Amino acid sequence: MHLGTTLTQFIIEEQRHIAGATGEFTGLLNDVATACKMISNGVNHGGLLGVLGAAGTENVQGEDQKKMDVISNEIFLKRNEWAGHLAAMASEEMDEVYQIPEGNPRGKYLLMFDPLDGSSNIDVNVSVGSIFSILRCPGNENAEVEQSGRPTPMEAFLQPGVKQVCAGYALYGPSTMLVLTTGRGVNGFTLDPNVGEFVLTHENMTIPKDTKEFAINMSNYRFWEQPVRRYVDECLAGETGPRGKDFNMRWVASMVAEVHRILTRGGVFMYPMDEKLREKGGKLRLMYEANPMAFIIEQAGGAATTGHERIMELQPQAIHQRVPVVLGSKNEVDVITGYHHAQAA
Ligand code: AHM
Ligand code: MG
Repeated sequence: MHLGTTLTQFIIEEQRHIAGATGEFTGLLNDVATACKMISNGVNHGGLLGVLGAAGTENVQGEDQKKMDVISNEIFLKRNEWAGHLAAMASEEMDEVYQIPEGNPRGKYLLMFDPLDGSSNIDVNVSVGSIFSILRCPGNENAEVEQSGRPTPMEAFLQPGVKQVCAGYALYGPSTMLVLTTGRGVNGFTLDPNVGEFVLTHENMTIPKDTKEFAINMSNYRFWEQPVRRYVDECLAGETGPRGKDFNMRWVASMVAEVHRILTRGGVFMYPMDEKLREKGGKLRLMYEANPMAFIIEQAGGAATTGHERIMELQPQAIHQRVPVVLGSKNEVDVITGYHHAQAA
């Protein structure tokens, strides 16, 4: 594919390689991309549109919602509920499964999303993003347009990450980018704001196997488990320590920005289990944060585990389930996973 290819053109080409895909998949991704462009517009205007600050509400997970969290969620819902591509949606910002409104056609895909990830960064004008994951709806696989009025149960979403048809993120940074995989590598598109199109700029993104850069919220050090402390201690020990090299550290507190950096120049990202998070199961959400990012990272030649298991093989128990996350350059993730196994042995 040549640089200069638009996202729409790219998706049409991709669809030809997806078994059983009809024009629905192209239509769905176009709607997701439009939602991301609209969120990008809101994020870029920031204070001018009065969309910064708290909404004064909490989401299902008891977290304070920003105005832009609520607006971005609405945008995702409205852009994706009308066309007949979806059987249902699920979002970080909604307790229950979102059913396609009555009277609208239904389709064979399920869409899960975190409409504005890293939103604690929005008021300070630091990069944020949207993350999405697409599954087939069991039972609806072959229905071009499912017309029945029955609601889609939550269980339909509880498929391991290896079942994802597509995963992607939009990064609202100095430029807006959309990065996605359909299981045939990872490609990155940059929004040309003058034309209003995402254009292929990062073809076949791959992650170097080795790295000297790690990302973790160090303020949680005292709550971590021993294998994570061991790993970070060894990184900090640098050239004269057991790893024999100096490491650099980054923490943006926006998972999309961290994953994008890793796709661009390698590195590892960790939000591991810690004592404060034990009851919740971790910090990041499996279905619309860890799984889509794991799919992208693996497709780019990296690895993604909980420290113990491959993320994409976990059998989800709930749509808002949380998991520990270790992802990035393959050899480095293997070291960290090895330390977890050594401790468990
Ligand atoms: P959010 O979905 O509520 O924005 O939380 C997820 C974000 C990730 O993007 C980021 O890696 C992490 O939370 C940062 O957490 P912390 O503030 O504990 O460093
Ligand atoms: Mg999030």
